[in-house]
Amino acid sequence: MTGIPNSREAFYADIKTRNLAPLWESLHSLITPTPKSRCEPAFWRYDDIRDDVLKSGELITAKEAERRVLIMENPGMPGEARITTSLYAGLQLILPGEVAPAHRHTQSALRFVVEGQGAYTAVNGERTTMHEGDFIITPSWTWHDHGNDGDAPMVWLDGLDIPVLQFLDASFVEQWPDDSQPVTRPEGDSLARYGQGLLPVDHDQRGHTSPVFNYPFARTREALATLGRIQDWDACHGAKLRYVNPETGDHAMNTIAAFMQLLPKGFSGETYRATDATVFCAVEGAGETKIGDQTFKWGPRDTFVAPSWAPISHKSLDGEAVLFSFSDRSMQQKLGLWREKRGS
Ligand code: 1HN
Repeated sequence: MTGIPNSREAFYADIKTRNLAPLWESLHSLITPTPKSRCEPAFWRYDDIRDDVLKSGELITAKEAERRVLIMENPGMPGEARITTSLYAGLQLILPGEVAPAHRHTQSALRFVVEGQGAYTAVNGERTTMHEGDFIITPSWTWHDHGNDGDAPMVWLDGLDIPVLQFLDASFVEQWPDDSQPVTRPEGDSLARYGQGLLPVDHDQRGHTSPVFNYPFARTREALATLGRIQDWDACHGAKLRYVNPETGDHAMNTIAAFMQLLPKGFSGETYRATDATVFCAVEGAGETKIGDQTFKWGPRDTFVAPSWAPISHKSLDGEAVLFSFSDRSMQQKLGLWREKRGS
């Protein structure tokens, strides 16, 4: 071996010029015994940020912005447009009379309606009117536009798999030639066909994403209320349901899983951890969630995030409480990677 340095440091510098690096210097930070994440527990109180969201409406129109959103950035990863390592979240504002023009992209999106009513989202030719607590999906490569025909501002939480598509270098986007896509099906069409425990007689598709694109809050809430009467509470979750693709029973989308849970009055949950970092958005009631060594006290519309494998426990305060959440569990389960652990 001529010309190759004998000291480790000089060797590393030398091989770097040939795009090589010593694994043994980084092995233990690459392969960790348990997840080590830059994602930190974080909390956004809606009352603290609502004015910022409304202010954005004075500074730019929905049309100029294409999507007028304030990104919710994880403080452990500032400037990276991510709320967890794999997911993006933001608060989107649409004012009366505005349109967010039609486009499609390979990123999948969910909307969770936080405030207001009277706006619609159109997905592949059908419009759905949005109500607080509705869970709406725009799966990968579906045309979608939003508009507000009501008389009040409307705010929703967007969740997208942007960091995953970034990682995979698989981003594509196209604009529809007009602001709005043509409406080809009446409102409620997909819910009538696929969202009633029924399927059209000759339907034998098993798609990657759910043919239902609005899961109305009224129905979800009723399901939880009924489960609450049975009272077989899960020690960690209370009563927790996941949004499914009725064709398969799988999560509604390939990359993102979503859930709604009821914490009964006086609930004090046991500690739980899972490998899917999770974004929570409170819907009803008040509660307290401990994530690692931090405790967040929340009420309706507040958002908070728990990193992968962080110990989490929920409490309800002064009555029952309802929590929406989403994570990359759908993706992790498909890859056989998802893990959970109950108890501390
Ligand atoms: C997007 O298309 C929407 O359709 C929201 O409402 C947020 C963030 C990044 C890229 C595309 C929407 C988005 C987005």
